Amino acid sequence: MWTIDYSNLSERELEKIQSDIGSGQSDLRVFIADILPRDCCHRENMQDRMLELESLVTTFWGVVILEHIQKRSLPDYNTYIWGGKLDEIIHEMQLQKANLLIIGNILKPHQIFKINEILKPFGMVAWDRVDLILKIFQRNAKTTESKLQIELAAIKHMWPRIFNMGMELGKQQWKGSGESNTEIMKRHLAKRQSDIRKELDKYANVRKNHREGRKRKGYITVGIVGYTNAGKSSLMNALTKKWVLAEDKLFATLWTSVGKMWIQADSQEEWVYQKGTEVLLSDTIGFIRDLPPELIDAFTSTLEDSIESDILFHVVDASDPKIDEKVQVVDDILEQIRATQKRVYVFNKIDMLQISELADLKIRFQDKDPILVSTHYRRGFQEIENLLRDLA
Ligand SMILES: Nc1nc2c(ncn2[C@@H]2O[C@H](COP(=O)(O)OP(=O)(O)OP(=O)(O)O)[C@@H](O)[C@H]2O)c(=O)[nH]1
Ligand SMILES: [Mg+2]
Repeated sequence: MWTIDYSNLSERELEKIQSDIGSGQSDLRVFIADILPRDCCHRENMQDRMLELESLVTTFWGVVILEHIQKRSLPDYNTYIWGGKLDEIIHEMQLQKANLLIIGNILKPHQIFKINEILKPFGMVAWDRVDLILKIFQRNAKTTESKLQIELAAIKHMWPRIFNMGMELGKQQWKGSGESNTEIMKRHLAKRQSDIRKELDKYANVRKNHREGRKRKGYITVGIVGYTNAGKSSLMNALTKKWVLAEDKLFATLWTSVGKMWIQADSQEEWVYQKGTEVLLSDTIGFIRDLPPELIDAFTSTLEDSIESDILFHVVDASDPKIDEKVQVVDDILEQIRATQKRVYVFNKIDMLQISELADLKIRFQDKDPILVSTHYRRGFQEIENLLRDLA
């Protein structure tokens, strides 16, 4: 239950609430707003965008109280959401005691800064889509490397905003230093960025050595990639003895895990001993639409295991109504990160489909020649093994 009265908050109390929201320690009562071009999307697509945004909010343990879709030819230059509508949103948020406004778009730094300035007196905070994804990453990251990668992405994301803050902070100076607060902050962040890069290079080197070691041993390497929540970690677990966290939430995996699978040689004569083949699978972070380049860049070393694998398994949630769009998003990102090796489409969760839906799917995606699997029921695994055996 929301109990704080914001009407008489001091600066310090407000800052505390904002940082609690940032770390997810406060009750999050969220208003989500999605701003679309006037000529954009069918109703269905608009709802899907909202649903994905809702899943992201739920993943962050927030509760969506209100939603709003605005269609405009152009977003407002200053505040992205057009003025009158922003007033209405604030009013609604006050009535419903919402404390966080999430805008499902990627805003310019000065726009998110301006909105936050407007919301501040009401004890509310605004994030854009990237802020939300970063917060989820921050919460889910477990390894030192992924924490560093996220910190780097956050610095890159926040950097342009500091220029806007400069208008406020730049006026103030540390006594006697002759340097403005903005300059001090920029210097500090630049140093931190370079320290993180050095640290991440060490991890990248270790990874590179491991990859070379695997190559020398003649292992076949498979990179498991796909949209978030498609079932990549579940596939990894089912094919190997590895146990990777698989959960019904977005971005459950934020680092790379490597597992080993043994493919028995296919011998016609059972009594002839045939050496099998070891295959190494690497499971990694999932993709999502509108992933900003600074996030992909920060995860380069994690993604390198996939980029440099012999073959890619592009795992797809076959039961997803937005399957076409999501396949395209992942293919586009793979192109962006220059992952050009052979790609096999693995359509997962077929247990969720009726026979007629499955038949329809096969026809629609015949050019991609997908392997149809259910990791829950271990269906389609023979086909995966056959494919890997042919590669050996
Ligand atoms: N019905 C059904 N559900 C599945 C199947 N495979 C995975 N799931 C479910 O899908 C959800 C996501 O699975 P994960 O393996 O965590 O997916 P992921 O692609 O690794 O997700 P991220 O790491 O968050 O990107 C979980 O709730 C799984 O139990 C399947 O074959 N059938
Ligand atoms: Mg996963």
